[in-house]
Amino acid sequence: MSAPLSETVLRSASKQVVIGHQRRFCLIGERINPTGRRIFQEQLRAGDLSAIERDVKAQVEGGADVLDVNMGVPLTDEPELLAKAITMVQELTDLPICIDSSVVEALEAGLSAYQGRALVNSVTAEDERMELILPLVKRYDAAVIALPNDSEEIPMEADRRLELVQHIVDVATGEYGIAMADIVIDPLAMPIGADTATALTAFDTMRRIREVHGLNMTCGASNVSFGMPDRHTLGAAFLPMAMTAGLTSAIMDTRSPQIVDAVKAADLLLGHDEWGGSWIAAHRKRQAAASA
Ligand code: THG
Repeated sequence: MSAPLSETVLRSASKQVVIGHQRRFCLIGERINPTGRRIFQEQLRAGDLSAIERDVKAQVEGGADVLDVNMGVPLTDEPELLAKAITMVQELTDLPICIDSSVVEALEAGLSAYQGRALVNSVTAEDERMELILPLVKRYDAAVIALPNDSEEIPMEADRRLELVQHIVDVATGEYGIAMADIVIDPLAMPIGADTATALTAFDTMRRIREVHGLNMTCGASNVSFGMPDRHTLGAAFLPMAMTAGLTSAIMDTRSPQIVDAVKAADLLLGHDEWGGSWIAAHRKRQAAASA
């Protein structure tokens, strides 16, 4: 028998988003992130957060349901910067936020600046990390993205990833009282250009996590096409395949209509868009914009 399928509830001050296996795919906008963006990093280091406004607008217009906010800039006070950015993003949009940092103090500062039910990104299967991050998740009544890697490795086999997911579930539910619904697994999508078996491993991991645990899942969709030409086509193929395997959301660049439309088509084909209401509404919206 399969496990019951989880529904993860996220909220901003005024809006609720539910991630689930029988629902439309949840698009988490990735761009409010200075990684690899030298000018944005310099601005943030100088205390200029104005570029965030443009990124929020672009992700929202592209169809994001949730916004990932990452302020990982070397040589800054990341907790202070992340709290400021989260306060600012909440003023610009009513979408729920995914608080993205590897620094525990930054996650806490972000959570305390946030009004609603956040998605904490992320914790690993390492006991020391879970000990620091899971109490915060519980205290702030948040949900959490968990990655099945430990201090030694990012495992390349689905079997090992499943073992680590089991460990995360045991610790999060057993020791910290976190609900299954509030655990979102990142099954680890790696660059296809580095290893052409890696997407198959990710799909296998996804199917098994859905079957055994019924958990929601998300992943960094851009990772898959990293270093390859024609990235949007790869993203537009990867996500519908991953959705069939059980992926219920992705951290992705919603500025790409090619990728977003592929996800919307997959929602319809998987029976997650009743009567094709969203598909048709999106078409009408484009028609109206074109004739305006
Ligand atoms: N899993 C989880 N969280 C994540 C990731 C993941 N958060 C961060 C990241 N991966 C997803 N977010 C981004 C944000 C921006 C970019 C990529 C992923 C980006 N990349 C440029 C590119 O792809 O060309 C440049 C990056 C670089 O030069 O390093 O803009 O996997 N849970």
